[in-house]
Amino acid sequence: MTSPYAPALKARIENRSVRTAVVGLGYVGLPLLVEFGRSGYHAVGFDLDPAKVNAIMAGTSYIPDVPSSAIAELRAAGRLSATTDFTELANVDTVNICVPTPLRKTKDPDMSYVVSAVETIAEHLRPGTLVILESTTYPGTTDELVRPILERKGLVAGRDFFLAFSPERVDPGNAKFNTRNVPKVVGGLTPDCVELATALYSAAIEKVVPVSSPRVAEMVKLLENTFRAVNIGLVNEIALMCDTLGIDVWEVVEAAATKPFGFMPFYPGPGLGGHCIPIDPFYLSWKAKQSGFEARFIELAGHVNGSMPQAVVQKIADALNTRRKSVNGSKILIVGVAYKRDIDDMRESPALDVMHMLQQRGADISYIDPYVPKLDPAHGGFDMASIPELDPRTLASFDCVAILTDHKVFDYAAIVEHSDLVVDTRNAVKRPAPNVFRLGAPATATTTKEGHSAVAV
Ligand code: SAJ
Repeated sequence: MTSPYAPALKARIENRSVRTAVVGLGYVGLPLLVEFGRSGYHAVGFDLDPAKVNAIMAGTSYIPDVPSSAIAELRAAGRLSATTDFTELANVDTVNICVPTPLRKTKDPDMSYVVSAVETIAEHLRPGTLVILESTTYPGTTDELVRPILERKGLVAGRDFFLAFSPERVDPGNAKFNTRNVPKVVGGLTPDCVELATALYSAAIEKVVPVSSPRVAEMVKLLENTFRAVNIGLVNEIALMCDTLGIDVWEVVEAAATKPFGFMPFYPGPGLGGHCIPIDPFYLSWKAKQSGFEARFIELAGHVNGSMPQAVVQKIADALNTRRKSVNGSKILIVGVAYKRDIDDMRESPALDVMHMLQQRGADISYIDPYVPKLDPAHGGFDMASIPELDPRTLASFDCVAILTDHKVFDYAAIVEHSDLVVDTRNAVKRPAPNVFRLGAPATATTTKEGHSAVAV
């Protein structure tokens, strides 16, 4: 080890006497804080939001994947605390930064949360401290943005303190994969940095994957999520193609998925929602553009995925047309508005885009989503509440019912039975019916179970 501070910090990590800090206690930070506490470290959470800090200090969780019992237990053992007092950073040995990295309206990275957190850490940074950035960001952030801020007072990264990047791989609601059992990639500025970060995580996470630098680790995360965005864009384009070719894309994907190697199924949908997939690739294309490189796949996938809400509106218009109805003046029920099934998250949900487009065309829209009892006017511009239930009379009162998020809780057979028209953007209605129009499947014919075509009335 070349830094004079490394051996002592390594020893304290290994004997669990370090005080670990996590800045940003959201769906990434809180689970990490709990895993550090469970590993025997003293875990101190930092957040600007007093409500989060008070909840943790009271032994209660606000993140579905983190049981309150886990927090209460660690609180009782004196191994977990939280504070809004960032001067306490002067008393910790390691700091993990888990703050948001959204996009601005111009699709440029918004690094304000990272800069603010790092500037605060820099104020209290002591020699011998390990700092790890976890927020998803463009390659070069740790070295070009974080490091200079931390070195402002004269401390030198790699010698006086340690600096690494490790991408978060938290998948909210995933019952199988959690913070402890998902391999953790980590890239350090120097061999000491990566060795110390590896030692810290190894106590809390089953598998740690060291890579040669922070920018490799930053790029790993962006490849993972760009891979998804581009492949979702591809299957959405295939769906639009199938629509015009009279082929059922859902049948195509299902059959392609029987290939045991070299293929991974993705499914068409009404667009790209969430706080990761629509955002992360544009961190990469922004950085590439700074070096004069045009990331064409990312831009094209963004265009195709961004066009899906319009394709859904057109599908609804075509369905109404079979009843000699226009969108204008029609009563349309949106079934499911969250950005993906069985969660309550509305961030970047394409359902909001579909609803805006329908409303602009004069439709009278309602929605039902048991996970989203009320829409937040500040996010998405709708001041609406979910209708309470899907009884036959309610369904029959709509000119068209559009399934945008296929929550498992819905009774799709009943929806088909009692609705005049159904537009299905998620293949939720497994058995096609004459009144069902599906994204990426022939609008004028449905395949009966014998495989013959039947013309939709
Ligand atoms: N979507 C499709 N078709 C698909 C898959 C997704 O239209 O085949 C849509 C979803 O409906 C949603 C959006 O894309 O609107 C994003 O869906 P997602 O399944 O990628 O879920 P996210 O946004 O929760 O992504 C997270 C990511 N996790 C992290 O960044 C740590 C991602 O890397 C995970 O692969 C993903 O969860 C997952 O697999 O669940």
